[in-house]
Amino acid sequence: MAEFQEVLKQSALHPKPAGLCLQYGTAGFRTNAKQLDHIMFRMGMLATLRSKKTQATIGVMVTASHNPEEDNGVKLVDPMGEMLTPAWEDYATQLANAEQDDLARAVKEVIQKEILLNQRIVESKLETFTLMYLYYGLVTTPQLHYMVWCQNTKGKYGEATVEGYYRKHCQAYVQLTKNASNRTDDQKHLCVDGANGIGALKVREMEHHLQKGLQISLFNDGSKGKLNHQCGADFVKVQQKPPADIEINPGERCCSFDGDADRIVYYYTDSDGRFHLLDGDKIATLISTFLKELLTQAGLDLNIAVVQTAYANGSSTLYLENTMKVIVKCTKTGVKHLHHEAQKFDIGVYFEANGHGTVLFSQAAVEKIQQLAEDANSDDTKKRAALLLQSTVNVINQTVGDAISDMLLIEAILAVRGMTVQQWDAMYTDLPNRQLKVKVSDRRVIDTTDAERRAVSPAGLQDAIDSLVKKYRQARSFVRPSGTEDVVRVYAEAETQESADALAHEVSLAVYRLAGGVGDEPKPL
Ligand code: G16
Repeated sequence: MAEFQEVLKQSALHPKPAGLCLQYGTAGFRTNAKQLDHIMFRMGMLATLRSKKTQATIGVMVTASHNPEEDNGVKLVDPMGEMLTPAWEDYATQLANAEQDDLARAVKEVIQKEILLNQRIVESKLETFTLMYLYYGLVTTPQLHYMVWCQNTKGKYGEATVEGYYRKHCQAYVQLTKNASNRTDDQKHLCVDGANGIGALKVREMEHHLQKGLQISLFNDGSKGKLNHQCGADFVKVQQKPPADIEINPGERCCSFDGDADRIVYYYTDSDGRFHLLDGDKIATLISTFLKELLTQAGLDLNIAVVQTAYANGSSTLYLENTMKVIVKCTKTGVKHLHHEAQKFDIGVYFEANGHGTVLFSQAAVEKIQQLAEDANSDDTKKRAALLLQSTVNVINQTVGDAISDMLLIEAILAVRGMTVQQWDAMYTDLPNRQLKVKVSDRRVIDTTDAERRAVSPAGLQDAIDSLVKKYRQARSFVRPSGTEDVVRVYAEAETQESADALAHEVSLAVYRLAGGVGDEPKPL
């Protein structure tokens, strides 16, 4: 192992806390920032190897995401701007958990399995792996995903700078909204809750590129208040209420980002002070309706699918399947699963109910749209639709869910269709629902199947859920171990809020009793 002396020397400066065992999950490594120093060092090494293997630029990200301020995430971004491929997630876990005296073996194993065999690099040259790096400083998670894809397409996807990101997405927004009838300042006005995270800074930086096409009032911009504390997309979605300390006028259109700006949810309060949430399901419905209309107007025969998870509100799935008549798929939680499924269609709209999502266009779809947009013989309606589709492709960050680009797309759709947030909300009515979490001694005792809709272990849990669900009308419930927190998540929906709350509580109790709950028993809401 002489060739690893330098690696070991440097790694000793970033010691792994004794006994700490972390797993690379849907969101990379996620835990208290104090425990991530050795992870950063080791992920730097793994990123170098991944770059060597793929001969491409790889992204390394420290994220804030939806967690409390003291938690951070570390994750790698693959060449096409997508999440790290599963085999390498395993390497990440192995490297992260190797004790210092075993680290050289763990690194060497990756090299032998992934690089030496394929590229016949002689061992004597191992130490000469050099790393060219670009430091982007503070950017949102989706901006880094975008940069990686831009780098690897040599600028074909866009210019690999933050300014390039703003120009691409804002120009597309300006193009799209040219098709909107004159909008008043009120109609252009949007309240944005930046969750005291990076998204707030980036919205401020971007604003002038929008040429006054959007009038943003920014809240929770990081000048005071804690990251994600009583604010942000996760708070709003789970608590089903607006961020604390913001004044919202009745009817006013608002949205919340999460801490690293890869999720977005919309909301407003009505004249009775009632809160209305437009989550990832409503966003997917708005976008897919818009795209389907444009495809019909353009006369383009492209298939379109919406990908959801078990959290998708039952009403949204029914509406998409029965009224919209689009293909609907359900995958496990975690955007990488939805992304993968969405790639199977000409146009794949994927959103988790928590507001994490985007739209993917296949290369063939992009080419067909472009041909039609450039076809001198196509009639005006078709051409207009094709041009709108083209701008839609450009306003979207196709690498990953992106609060900023999703916001621009949603705002553009509302503008082009002359639609208010209330009209959007009225597309269908959500079933009342509730999300809870239960602390157990080891959340891995819960194993699920059928895209997390059924629990296969511990024994008896699914039977208990099934009989509880039968007590309520239009009810559904499932449980799953969180990938980002040490808890089990419980979801329930039913005909009334009281029923959804009661069902969620009863299922929480079943989890607590059958899956090794710790602390106090869950109390009724
Ligand atoms: C991350 C993933 C999301 C996923 C969420 C689930 O979100 O990127 O796709 O929905 O975790 O978290 P859990 O497994 O704890 O329910 P983020 O926004 O934190 O990156």
